[in-house]
Amino acid sequence: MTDLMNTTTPQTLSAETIDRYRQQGFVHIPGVLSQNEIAEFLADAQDQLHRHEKISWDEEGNGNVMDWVAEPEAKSAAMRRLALHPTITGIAEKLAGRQLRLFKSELLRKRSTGGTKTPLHIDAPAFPIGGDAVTLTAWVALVDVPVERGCMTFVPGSQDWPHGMELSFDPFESRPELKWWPRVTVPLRAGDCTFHDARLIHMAGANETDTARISLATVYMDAAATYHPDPSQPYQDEVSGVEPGRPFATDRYPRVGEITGPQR
Ligand SMILES: O=C(O)CCC(=O)C(=O)O
Repeated sequence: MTDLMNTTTPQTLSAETIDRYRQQGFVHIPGVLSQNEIAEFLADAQDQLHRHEKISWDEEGNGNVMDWVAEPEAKSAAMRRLALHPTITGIAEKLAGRQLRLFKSELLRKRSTGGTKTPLHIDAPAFPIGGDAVTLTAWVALVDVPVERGCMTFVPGSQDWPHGMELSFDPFESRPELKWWPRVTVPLRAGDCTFHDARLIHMAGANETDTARISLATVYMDAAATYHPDPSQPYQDEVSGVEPGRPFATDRYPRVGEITGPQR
């Protein structure tokens, strides 16, 4: 394969794809990374996963969901380049229709054996981000992720929550009817990326192969978003250096595009 795999850019992203993202809450963009980039980022990711302390998500009685290195972009220049990759961040800004800032990045590994699926959930309750600020995740595969290796499944359209409804990690608590909505499972080739809205219901399968599933998941938020911790949510991400009610305007939460390339 050649570097011609790198086909979609922020400039070539079609209006139809942007509309589909806004209706369905997710989109699959093949080939955002070139073969050279995949090789470089995968080697660095394997090194980071080997060297750094990992957070493990275990489900009692079922085994490990996945392990991850938190803030890999602060630990490695290559991971910072991937988290702020101009193609990925440029596409994210086009999908979101606004300027974005990096909220966090996680280097994920689904182990090759003894693991379990990632349960159905939404991300938004974990993010201490105020109001209706747009937040989305770019999930970049650094190895091939067929269905058997635990690719993601989405519930299209489930990101539109009724105004004022309380968001919880288990979305079926408040919206049990969504159990009956169709689901879409999206296998990825190494170098492909999915983008999903923080309010979209999603999950991932177990890894039933003998190769670890390795990916980088980076969350971007509205550049104007403000910090709103919610003590009623048990799993909120920690935030440093920002006062409640204030925008995330520090180096820890950089504007995407400003560092890696020109403003779009
Ligand atoms: O990688 C997974 O299995 C799940 C990832 C996820 O839920 C997310 O990035 O929001």
